[in-house]
Amino acid sequence: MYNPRFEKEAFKKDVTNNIKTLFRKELHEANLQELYQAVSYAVKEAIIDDWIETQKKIDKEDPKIVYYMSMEFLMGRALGNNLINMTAYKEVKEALDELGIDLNMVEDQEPDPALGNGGLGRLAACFLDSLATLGYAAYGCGIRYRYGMFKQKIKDGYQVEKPDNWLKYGNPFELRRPEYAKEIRFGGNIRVEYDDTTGKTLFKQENYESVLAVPYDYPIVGYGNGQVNTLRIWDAEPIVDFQLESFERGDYHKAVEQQNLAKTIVEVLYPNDNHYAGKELRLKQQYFFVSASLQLAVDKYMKSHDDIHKLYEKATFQMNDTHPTVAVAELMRILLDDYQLEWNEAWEITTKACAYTNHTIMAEALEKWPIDLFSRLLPRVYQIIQEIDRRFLIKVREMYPGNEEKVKKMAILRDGQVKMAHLAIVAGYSVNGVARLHTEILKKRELRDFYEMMPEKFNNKTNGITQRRFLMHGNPLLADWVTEKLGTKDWITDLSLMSGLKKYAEDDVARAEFMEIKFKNKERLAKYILEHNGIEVDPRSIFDVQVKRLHEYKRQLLNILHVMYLYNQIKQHPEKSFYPRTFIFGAKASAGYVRAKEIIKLINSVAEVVNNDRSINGKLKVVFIEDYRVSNAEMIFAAADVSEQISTASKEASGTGNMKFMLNGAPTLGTMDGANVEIVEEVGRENAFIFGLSSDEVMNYEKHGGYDPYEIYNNDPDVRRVVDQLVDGTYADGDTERYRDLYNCLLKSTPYDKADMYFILKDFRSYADAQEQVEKAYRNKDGWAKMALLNTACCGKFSSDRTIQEYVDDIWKL
Ligand code: Z15
Repeated sequence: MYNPRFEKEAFKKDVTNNIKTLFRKELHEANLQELYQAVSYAVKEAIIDDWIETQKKIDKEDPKIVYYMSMEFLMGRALGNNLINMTAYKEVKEALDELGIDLNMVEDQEPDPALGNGGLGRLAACFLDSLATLGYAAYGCGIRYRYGMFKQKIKDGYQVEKPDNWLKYGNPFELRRPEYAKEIRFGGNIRVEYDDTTGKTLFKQENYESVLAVPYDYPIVGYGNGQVNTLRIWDAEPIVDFQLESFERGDYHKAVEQQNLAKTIVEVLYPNDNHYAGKELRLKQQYFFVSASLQLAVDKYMKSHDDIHKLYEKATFQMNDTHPTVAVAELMRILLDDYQLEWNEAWEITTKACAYTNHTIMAEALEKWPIDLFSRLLPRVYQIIQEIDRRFLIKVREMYPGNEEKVKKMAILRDGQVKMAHLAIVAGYSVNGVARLHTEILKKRELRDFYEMMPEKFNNKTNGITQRRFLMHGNPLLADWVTEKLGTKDWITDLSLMSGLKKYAEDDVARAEFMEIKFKNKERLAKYILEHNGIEVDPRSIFDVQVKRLHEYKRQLLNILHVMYLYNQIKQHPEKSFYPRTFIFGAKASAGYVRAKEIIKLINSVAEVVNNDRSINGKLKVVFIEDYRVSNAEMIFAAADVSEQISTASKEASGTGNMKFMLNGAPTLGTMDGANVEIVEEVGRENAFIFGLSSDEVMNYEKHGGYDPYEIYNNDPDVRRVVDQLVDGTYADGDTERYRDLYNCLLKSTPYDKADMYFILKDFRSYADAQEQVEKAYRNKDGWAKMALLNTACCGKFSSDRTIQEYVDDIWKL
């Protein structure tokens, strides 16, 4: 892709000029942040031309558009990624070099746009990248949170949350689009009016509060194809006219309220991953961006079409989890109230336009809104849901006469709650899980009644990741090596070509090169760890990495208990040979998740003890990387030897970190959970380290009982020792109470939770055995290199390009 704007001299001039117009400075006076701004504006200029062209093309060709509706887009930094996708990274790097500017340092100035928590939000970002790269017309629809995912500090071993003021210096890539602003209404009451002239019943919302939704557009650059799609995220502003009117009426209170609503609604991302908190403000956020996005999508359609009945031929709305599920009722409202359609007409359009992705079976993540809250906030939408439910239950009773059990289990409105997943399934034309195992569990267990009633809706779409960010940008050394070995760059848009690397597993020279690259990446990470943690780690040690959100089901506790066990072993048998290991953790705990925070503290306490024990000769190091986020993740994946994917089987819907490690040549140490199952299928069981209960075994124990952690505690002295060390003060300066809760949760049942409900003690021994296999395998240099290389070679399936193509073919039919 030739672009004259990236010619060195032209680009240098642009940057110099931008420094002048933005900051009234000469280039040499500019600081790094100013350089970041100037470079980004120069890149934006190049993007804008393609952006305009793409829009024109879409207007002309009138394709079906996918609207990817998501509360989260965990985009990560834009500058480097945009340069890569514009195929201008190397050119620009050289141009800046000539100006004495280091592109990497400039990139480091960009705050991570972190409008997401973890897997779900990052998946949305990878999907946008793939949609643009494959040339499909797509919008991401979301919220422009003023504060994204909090910044994590570790103070005295504890997590401390700091606000993420990511817009402090402004965002060079965004465009405010006030011309597309929409009014969003909350609360009040519905007055029913009969219109004599048309004979229609009108539903008028009165006494409501409202805000103005104002969109900001972000360019999503496809790789090397000139396609630039849009991520459209909504900001909230007070409605000024109304405010004045209120002041005149002396309704000062109301005006202030609306100011406050606008300010609070987009203020901050809820920092929960896989957890439903039931907060009213969260529902406001959901309705806010969903309503604005739908109104605009319908407007856009009607601008160039005259028949609203065929909306679904040109627009499809993918709901990323249940968070945007209010969309189905809101679309019904628009069609019924604004377009005056009959129920059946509106229903046909809605059920042909909306589709739902399920991302979890964790009970605590299911959204069930209290009816009183929901109906107060969204009175008209609630009426519509009542009617959807009423009609649906008639169908259920038709299909299962006399079976009131079914009605109870499947109703949308039940027990004083609005069950959002049920609404999504009833109104969606597609329901998909995110890995084969996950989809099977949905069909056989969690959503079984729905599957039996409407099997045609259910399908699987195994997740994927973008190789542009997680190999090209994160691991340029390996990316260049892959290109050289394959003799083509085509893997950048066709990851299945990676299988062409398999033959190099048998090639001594290639293996050595591969491991040399891994070593360099480990040195890069070691330098980062030294700078950020003050801990010296040896790049020749095994880098064993677990980075992901902190959650009990992900079992960071199992990992750290095993580290405690290894430490005991080394102390007990100092003469035994032990291959040096560095255990690297990175994880944010949701701010209110007490037990998760205890686990972070425990990891840091173990690190403190182990790292400072000179008697073990540096055989064991533990590092907790502060503020794990997309930008440092890229570096961490590139440097990993071992990928820890140790969730309790059946709990991790898919996982996507597992795929990023695999792409970068780190074998999986994991359970047969989520997409691990498919990873093992691709790479071969001999090239992974699998342990633990199967998902069927876990689900059987959950259903029928029969697991007693005390039995293991009493019979396995190694387990007993580490569990006791939680309460003997070893890792708490003599304090026996600090980790009492962790101890209790492993051994004691409560009225709410079973003892060791995530089967940590049950899986401990088989995990320790698998870890021993890892050490043994690593000692065999050739064997390890082969295994690592094969992981990279077999990762083709896990590109989000493949995932998106499947969504297009099976669901969206673009
Ligand atoms: C989240 O990050 C995921 C699921 C959720 O329901 C929520 Cl609320 C947040 C994750 C899954 O835990 C993970 O297994 C999956 O890979 C990811 O979504 C993307 O599908």
